[in-house]
Formats: sequence, C-alpha cells, structure tokens
Amino acid sequence: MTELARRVLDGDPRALARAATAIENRSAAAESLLKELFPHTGRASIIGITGAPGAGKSTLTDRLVHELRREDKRVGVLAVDPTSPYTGGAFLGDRIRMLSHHADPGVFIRSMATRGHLGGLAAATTDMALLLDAAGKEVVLIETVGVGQDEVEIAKLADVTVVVLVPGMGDDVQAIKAGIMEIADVFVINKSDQPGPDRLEREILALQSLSTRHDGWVPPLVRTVATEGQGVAETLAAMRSFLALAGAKDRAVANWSLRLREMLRERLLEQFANIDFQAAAAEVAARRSDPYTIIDAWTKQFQH
Ligand SMILES: Nc1nc2c(ncn2[C@@H]2O[C@H](COP(=O)(O)OP(=O)(O)O)[C@@H](O)[C@H]2O)c(=O)[nH]1
Ligand SMILES: [Mg+2]
Repeated sequence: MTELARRVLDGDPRALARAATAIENRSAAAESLLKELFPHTGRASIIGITGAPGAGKSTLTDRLVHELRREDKRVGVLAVDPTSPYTGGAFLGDRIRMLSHHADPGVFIRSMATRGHLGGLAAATTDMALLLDAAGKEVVLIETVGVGQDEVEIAKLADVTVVVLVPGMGDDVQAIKAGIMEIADVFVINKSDQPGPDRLEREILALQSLSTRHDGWVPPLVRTVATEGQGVAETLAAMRSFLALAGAKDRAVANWSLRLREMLRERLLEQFANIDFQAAAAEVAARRSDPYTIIDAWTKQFQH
C-alpha cells in the first residue's frame, strides 16, 4: 500500500486534501489510489442535497453538519457549484459560511469545480465521495444546484436525495415536473417562516398522488427554517428512514449501474478529448458530412 493511501485510510486531513487535488486533476496517480482505496469504501451514507439557487441548500447542509457533529459523526461535504455568474457569488458565500467547521478535523469540505467542457462532473463527484468514504467519513453530503441535467445526474448518484423547495416561488411545481419529482427521496420545504408552505405542501402531495414509486416509498415532506435550525433533526430522521428501508442491496446495485455508466461516459469522452468537435460540427451543419459517418470514423480510430 502506498504511503498516501495509508494516510488517507487513517483519516489524515492533509493526505485527504492532496488526494482530492489529484482526483480533481484526473491524474493517473488518482486512479491507482482509488483502486487501492475502493475495498475500504461502502460504509458512508452519501446524501444528495439539491434544489434551486437560493433555496437554502448551503444553510441546511451547514446545519446538518452541526447536527451530525453533535452525534460525533465524521462528515464530508462536497459542494458542486457551477461557474455560472448567477452562482459565482454563492460559491464564496458557501465557503465563508462553511468556515465555521474548518477548525474541526471531523469535517472535510471540498468545493468541486465544474469541469467546463465534456462533462465528467458526476464521475469526479463519485470519486471524491469514495475518497471521503475510504477516509472514514460516515456521512458525505453533496450539495448540487438542481437546475441542470448534470446536477440532477449527480443527485441520482446519492444513496438518498433531498430536494429543497421554498414556498412562494411560482415555478416550484414546474421544477418538480421537470424531473426533480422522481429523484426526491425526501422533500424539504425550507423557508417555512415565509408565506405559502401550506400551498406548496398541497401541490407536492397532489403530484405524489398521481404516481407511486416502485419501491413503495412515499417521500416525506419536512418543513424547515434552515437559518434557525428548525426541522433539521426531522430532515435527518427522514433521510435515515429511507436509508433503513429494506432493499438497500438492490438500491446499491441500481446506484452502481448509474455510476458505472457515468464513469464510462467520462472515460470515453476523455479519450476523444483531442478531437476537433468544432470543425466536425461545422462539417455536419453545412451538410458536407453526416454525424453517423463522423462518429463511425472516430470510434474506429479508437478501436485497438
Ligand atoms: N427566511 C429564511 N431564509 C433562509 C432560510 N434558509 C436559508 N435562508 C437564506 O436564503 C439565502 C440563500 O441560502 P443558501 O443556503 O445560500 O441557498 P443555496 O443557494 O440553496 O445554497 C441566504 O440568505 C440564507 O440566509 C430559511 O429557512 N428562512
Ligand atoms: Mg449553496
């Protein structure tokens, strides 16, 4: 076993930070490290927290961390922040708010940079969660902005997904319809100190009554005021009820089926990183070539 792997398994925060950087850079060393670490994973609960910008995900995550630390649980936090100018400020805000945990060696916090080009964020997030799992974190919280497809994909990689909604936003139900309904294992109605939580609750219940999940789970609704810490313990309890559901093994297989797909997708795209997509796109758009012929040529090039 390499020195770095040994120190990660010991939970050494500096080794963890180094390994996280290696994973972020997608270095070859990171892959061999992850191979070494993988047999030591599978113990952490991976919790996805998703919702629109400003819904209170960071505030809630912060409160959950406090609650878990009170139970003496070791915690990892991964903040997935898109580089969009809308959330550029929130990125800093998240960091500052999270600073309150920085002196605590039981908490490890990492902001995941969006990968800009060919995706791969889902795979990188999986790797990072595995790293924290191997390092002995018992709970890994992943905060994602549930607006892009990429972020919804990441949420699906979690063992339990919490969707944070807020009352009084007319587009709530739209967001739910746009696919968040299927990924929510727990609904949090945050900012319940603001007008309208009853109405939002009725809307969610109405949508829930239209469909049943194949696992029979009816995602509970929890009202929170994250800024006050209200409902945080209840949120944790709701997540734990879901995690304790029978069929955890089947869920693990289903999750790995998704994760492997994401990892393969990324691996393939990485191999094609040098391809001039722009030039090919121009050819296709001008009808000088067709996408099928071009993709055929690309895949042949890489079949060795
Ligand atoms: N009134 C009220 N404000 C909240 C609540 N939770 C979060 N906020 C505020 O909403 C804003 C956005 O919160 P943040 O956690 O950064 O949202 P995120 O973008 O989803 O991570 C901040 O100003 C918070 O202080 C709540 O329960 N009630
Ligand atoms: Mg945030």
